[in-house]
Amino acid sequence: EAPAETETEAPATSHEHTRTGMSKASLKQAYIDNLFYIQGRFREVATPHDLYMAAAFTVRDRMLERWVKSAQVYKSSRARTVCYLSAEYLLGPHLANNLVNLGIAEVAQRAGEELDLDFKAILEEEEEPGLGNGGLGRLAACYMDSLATVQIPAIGYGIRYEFGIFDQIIEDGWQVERSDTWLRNGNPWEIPRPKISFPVMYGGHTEHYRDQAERPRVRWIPDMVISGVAYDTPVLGYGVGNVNLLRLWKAEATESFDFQTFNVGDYYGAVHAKIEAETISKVLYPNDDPEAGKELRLKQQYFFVSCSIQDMIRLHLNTVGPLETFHEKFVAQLNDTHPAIAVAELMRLLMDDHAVTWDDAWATTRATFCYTNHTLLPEALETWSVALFERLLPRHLEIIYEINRRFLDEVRVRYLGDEERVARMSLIDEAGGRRIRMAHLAVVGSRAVNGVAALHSELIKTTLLKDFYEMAPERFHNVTNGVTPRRFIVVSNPRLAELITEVCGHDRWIRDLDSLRELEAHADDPKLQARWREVKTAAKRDLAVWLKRHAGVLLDPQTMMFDIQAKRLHEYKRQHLNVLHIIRVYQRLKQNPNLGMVPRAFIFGGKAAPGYYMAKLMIKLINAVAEVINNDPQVNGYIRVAFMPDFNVKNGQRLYPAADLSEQISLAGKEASGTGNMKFSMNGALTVGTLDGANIEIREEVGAENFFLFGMTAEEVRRKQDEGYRPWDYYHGDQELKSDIDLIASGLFSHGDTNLFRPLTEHLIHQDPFMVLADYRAYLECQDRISTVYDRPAEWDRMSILNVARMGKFSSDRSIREYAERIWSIEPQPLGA
Ligand code: AZC
Repeated sequence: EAPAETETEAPATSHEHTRTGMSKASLKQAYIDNLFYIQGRFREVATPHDLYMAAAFTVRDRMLERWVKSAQVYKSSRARTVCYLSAEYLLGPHLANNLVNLGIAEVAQRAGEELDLDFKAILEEEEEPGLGNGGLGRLAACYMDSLATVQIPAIGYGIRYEFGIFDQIIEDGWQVERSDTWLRNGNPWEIPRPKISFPVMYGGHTEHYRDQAERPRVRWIPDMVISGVAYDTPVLGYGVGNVNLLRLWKAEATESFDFQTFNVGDYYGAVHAKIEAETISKVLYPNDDPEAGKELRLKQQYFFVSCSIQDMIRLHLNTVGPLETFHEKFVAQLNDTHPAIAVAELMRLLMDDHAVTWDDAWATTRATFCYTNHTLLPEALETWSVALFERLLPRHLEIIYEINRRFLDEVRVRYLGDEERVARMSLIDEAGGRRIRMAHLAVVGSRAVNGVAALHSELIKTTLLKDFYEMAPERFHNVTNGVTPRRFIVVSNPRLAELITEVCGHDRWIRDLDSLRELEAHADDPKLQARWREVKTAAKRDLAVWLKRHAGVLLDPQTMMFDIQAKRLHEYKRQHLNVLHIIRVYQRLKQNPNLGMVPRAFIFGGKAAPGYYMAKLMIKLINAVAEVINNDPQVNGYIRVAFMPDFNVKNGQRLYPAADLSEQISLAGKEASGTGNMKFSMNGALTVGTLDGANIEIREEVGAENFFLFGMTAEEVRRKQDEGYRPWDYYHGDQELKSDIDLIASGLFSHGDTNLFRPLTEHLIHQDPFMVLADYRAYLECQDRISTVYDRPAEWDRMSILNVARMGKFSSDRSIREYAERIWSIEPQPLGA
């Protein structure tokens, strides 16, 4: 083990030392070595990318030693292991995070300075792996960080998409998508494992036969076989020696398949097979896409699930032994229904490949899986047509039918004569074209089900999965989401981290976020408040510089409140409610230019699914309103609007530290949890929010007096919907609301074009499915209160300090501990740093 020595000027001597030493001298030596031996460059001709790669390899070397050791310990102790199955991992840049988790961020920076390197520029050079859409994918990444930090043996399984979430550029106010080519310059963080590869089959038919022992067996004769190859990325915990594994699968043509075609002289056919195979891990599907449900997506899901389960079985047979104990070695968490086919796949592998009986296979399967639900939105609930399944996964369809037959028998026995209930609970939706309900498969095949915030978990029990809850209430849980304070405070807001450490007198808070409570005692200290404000203003200045460059908007960090809404564009998240408020302020200012209001910068960021027309129109609207306001000298001293292009993890890290106000304004009952809400609040933003998702718990923690609440409750929303919601009445009943909507319709923001935004305004007036109009008045009143408080800095700063001080609950370390104790029954395996 390399000593975590304190800085020494002694030159790095031995080979081992340069590879693993943590001193400034070793880091410098290692950096130069890597630049030379891996990049083949000397300083004078190195490109910025070469400089980054050398840094990445220098850091990676220091993780590998810990990685190998973790693997050895986990193997010899036969540690119980969590497998997190997720179609998405929104990882964000690795370099800065790994420096922090290794505990060498400062010494590396000094080493860099002595080598005359621009440390910031090197960090900026990294292209982030955007292998996720939004909250669900980022949650998986936070959980990987926390699993390692709380020292739980874990493997994250997923897909190594060649193209992640598209890059967003804004042209003429519209979103334009560009393909994300994150692998273009190579990925220094992954290690390809060509020897770890599994066949994945599609199509064909099944054959039922009797084996030598006369047992009934099934053989699947596919018409396509591809292979999945492992690409491994080490995930190091903060301040510990534990390194877990993120194993992402890349699809390739199987060699034998390839050659077979080649041998009969069909060269082009062989090449075609190769292309078809590789298509499977080519591109991440943007969610919220109304046209989702594509065949390729089901192929992707099955692809990574099959590789992962085969890998788990291989690991188990290599280390522990008999398959009867598989569920003692592994617990597998299904991140939403995307990997739910795993239930049928484990059954298939156990029965068809390993001759396990149905009853034993089922007992093992149900003891292995747990399922996390992330949404109640009906359009986001996955179903697949039976016809598609029959074509692509015929054996799995048989298994699902059998699971369903046995399950529905249980339901019938339990609820005599209640055939309606049977139909509701069936894995097959028989209404209008038969479809497989993946959520039902996930529930029936799991031993635990959880939602991602208290309200959401309640709603699961009372609405989406009510029948299942009634049948087995003990299997339903809540685990409120969390985010990692390493990335979202230490890496993205170093000034704040430093100030907190100074005030608390320790940096233990980084892995014990509850200890931020120690800040409470200082919340009224004017000296701390002044420094708190300085830190915020400095972050706002950084963001302003960036937005000037990349959005062409000039914001004043000194005088303006930074009011930020950053998240995927979606009607339920109600970015248009925010816009209506901006238009109201604009109109007020036009009527009375001497209003003397608190200056505000309204900042947005977020991508819209390429096929989601209304969300794209909302982006256009924001930019159109920005154009008018930012160019109107009557108002632009008071308000400005900016749309940050290409909101991703890297750009998010610029936003969270700079926010005074965090917009969390979804219609109550629709946002399962939200995690951006936590990131903002951890960085000292105050929240304006509805009683939705984790907002409720954030408010509980920070105190109602430190949270700006508005709007209907989920219960009120439900009642209003039952009564028959009529947005038209709100439109006509509120002069200001009407005039704000009419202003959009008038063409003021569209160079006189009265058609452009009509789909949006008409939809609001006539349908308004997310009740923007019903919450409009309450939102405006709340925003006025916010301006009043912002005008009293001591009060605002106090609230801001208390928000940070009370965010301990929202560390993903807490979430992971809850999963470990209540759902996974798994113990930490501590390894020293
Ligand atoms: C999101 C939820 O919308 C969000 O409220 C939650 O915080 C997050 O998951 C993590 O639990 N859901 C998704 O991102 N869903 C998909 C399919 O991407």
